Amino acid sequence: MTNADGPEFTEPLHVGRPNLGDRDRFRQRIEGALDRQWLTDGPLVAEFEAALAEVTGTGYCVAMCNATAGIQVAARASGLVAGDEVLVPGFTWVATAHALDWIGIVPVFCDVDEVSGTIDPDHAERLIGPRTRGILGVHVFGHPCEIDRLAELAWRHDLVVLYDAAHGIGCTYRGSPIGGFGTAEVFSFHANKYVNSFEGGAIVTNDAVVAGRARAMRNFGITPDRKVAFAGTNAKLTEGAAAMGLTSLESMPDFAAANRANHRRYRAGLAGVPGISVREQADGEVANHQYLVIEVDAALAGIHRDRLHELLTRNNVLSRPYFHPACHQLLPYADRPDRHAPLPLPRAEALADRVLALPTGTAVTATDIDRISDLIRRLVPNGC
Ligand code: T4K
Repeated sequence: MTNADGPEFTEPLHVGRPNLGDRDRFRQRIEGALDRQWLTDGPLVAEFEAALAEVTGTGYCVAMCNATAGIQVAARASGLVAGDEVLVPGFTWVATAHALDWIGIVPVFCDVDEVSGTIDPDHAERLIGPRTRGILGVHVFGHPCEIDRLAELAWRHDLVVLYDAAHGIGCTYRGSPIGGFGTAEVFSFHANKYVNSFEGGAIVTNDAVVAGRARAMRNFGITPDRKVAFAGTNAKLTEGAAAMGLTSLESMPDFAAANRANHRRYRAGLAGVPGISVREQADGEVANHQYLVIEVDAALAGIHRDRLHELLTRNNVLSRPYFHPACHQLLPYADRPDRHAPLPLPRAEALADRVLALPTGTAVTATDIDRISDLIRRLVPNGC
């Protein structure tokens, strides 16, 4: 099944190869920081925050050292406390649940819509109990949650709604940028995200009180008048990271064009391969196509996702089964069903069993994609 002459690619092709912006602009910014001798939480961070607020059409942005810390600070700044239960989707990266669990908030796992992969509002409503205080939706792979329905649900049950928008920068919901929904949304700018700041994140919100609390909480709870108002953490962003984030944001249109072209090319290259489909973004919305995810229907393809993943890896296509196992199937959640949703979550698990992320982004060429598509065609037994 694999190439008898050796792997298809001599060099590994990674999922998550960083998109790099203009190196000269980045270097200039770093030189500026060195000249100013201001290395963290300074003018570049402020500029990055202003740019993010503008791109997302939000009133306030608080840059963070990563999205995991961002979710924690956003939860605390929104009034959630240890012992509260928050509804989260089962299909997500483990950071969504860990962020809450780490600060004593109990993630209660809900099933997802099988097509969008986002939290199912109907299932979420059935899981609301006396300790439920919030919903943390995830715009998984940039596909927006059912925001209007979640807002309505939260209004009826007096819940805080937060969004893990780690994948969502540059995407829209009903034509408006992801970022301005719920009490707050949290972006990730990890190296392998669409926009990156090496590591980084940001909380965006239209709520001045939440923004003020988040700003203080990321800096040990210190308010602008230098008083410690409440418990905080250290989740500040460095000037170097902000320099990268700003440079990356400037190149967003180029990244978008590359990702869109890659998505089209994979779709064409994989057309007609039995049991293989490219996941699509939401109809009528702007998408960043940060992740190129295929679904493998083992019965139709004649090969399971895990085997395809193994064979691709042998050929130096380092695909990733994002997100398998589903979050609720991972420790420490899998062995605490008493504290979480009744298991199983069939749609989240079915999705987790089929998905496979393939290399995309600016580091991948059209020829690479053609070769990866041809390789998959050859590896799928029912396609021969
Ligand atoms: N919520 C959601 C829904 C998320 O997906 C994430 C993170 C978060 C919250 C939390 O955001 P942060 O706290 O990270 O800001 C990665 C990332 O570490 C993680 O940020 C991301 N989601 C998750 C989906 O993927 P790994 O362990 O799979 O990544 P890693 O480091 O193995 O890299 C993946 C591939 O990228 C490798 O083949 C190598 C390549 N790579 C990686 C890096 C770092 C490069 O080519 N260059 C690089 O610099 O978790």
